[in-house]
Amino acid sequence: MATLTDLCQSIVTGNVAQAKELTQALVDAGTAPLEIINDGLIAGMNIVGPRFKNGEMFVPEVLMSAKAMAVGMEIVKPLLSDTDMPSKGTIVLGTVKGDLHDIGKNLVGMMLEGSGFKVVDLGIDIAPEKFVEAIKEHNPQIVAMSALLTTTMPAMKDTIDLIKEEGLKVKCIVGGAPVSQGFADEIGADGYAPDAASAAELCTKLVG
Ligand code: B1M
Repeated sequence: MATLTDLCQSIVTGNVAQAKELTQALVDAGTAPLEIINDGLIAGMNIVGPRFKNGEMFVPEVLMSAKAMAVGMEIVKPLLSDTDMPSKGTIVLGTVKGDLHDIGKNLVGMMLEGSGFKVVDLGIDIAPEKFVEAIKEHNPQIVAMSALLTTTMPAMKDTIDLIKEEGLKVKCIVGGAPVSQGFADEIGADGYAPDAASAAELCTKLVG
């Protein structure tokens, strides 16, 4: 018989076929969708996050775990009404203007979703005005920006400045290989995270 512990384990090992099979079996056995999400899928990602952070797991493995979680979510999500869906809050995420790197940003998005946030991923090369537009549309608690080039780091400051200028009440966090806590402080960001798992921890802390 399929158990939530088995499902959790299939997420950790990134076994997509098994995650799909176990999620379906749990649904068929009458397990509550929310229980499947919290105690199976998210529980798995909660193990993956710290392991990735500690260097016990690597990018390809984390991508497989995230894929396994997504496959499970695909089965369970239609069984939930919008209000049932557990959410710690909404996060608007994007790689800043002029920057096309998205592997790290995607990992951050997966970790955030895995820890219970609704993520609005705007994609790459996102201008400050587009971030502002998305904030107005989605009313997020947090805006998360990624940059991989030293030349695009200033776009983070431009975005934060515009958000402030528009008087929007939202926390801004930044990350990416060339970004540091010092830079985050300098541009007035509310937080910095060195990796995807830390980004999820930081966002959880910021939403209280
Ligand atoms: Co580019 N590139 N690249 N590149 N690229 C780097 C970043 C570079 C360091 C390579 C080098 O020269 N050694 C260098 C930047 C130098 C600098 O500015 N200091 C560089 C350059 C110069 C360029 C081009 C200018 C090259 C050219 O065309 N002459 C060009 C620029 C294009 C553009 O963006 N306008 C370019 C293009 C590309 C590709 C398109 C070929 C490709 C991107 C494909 C894609 O993303 N879909 C690419 C790649 C793959 C890289 C390297 C090799 C790998 C980046 C990566 O994905 N890492 C990179 C060299 C390297 O890092 N070894 C390099 C894996 C990823 C998981 O890590 O993105 O750091 P990372 O994300 C981590 C953390 O940083 C953090 O969490 C993630 C996971 O833990 N994190 C956040 C990221 N975002 C976060 C946000 C957060 C919190 C944490 O909160 C919001």
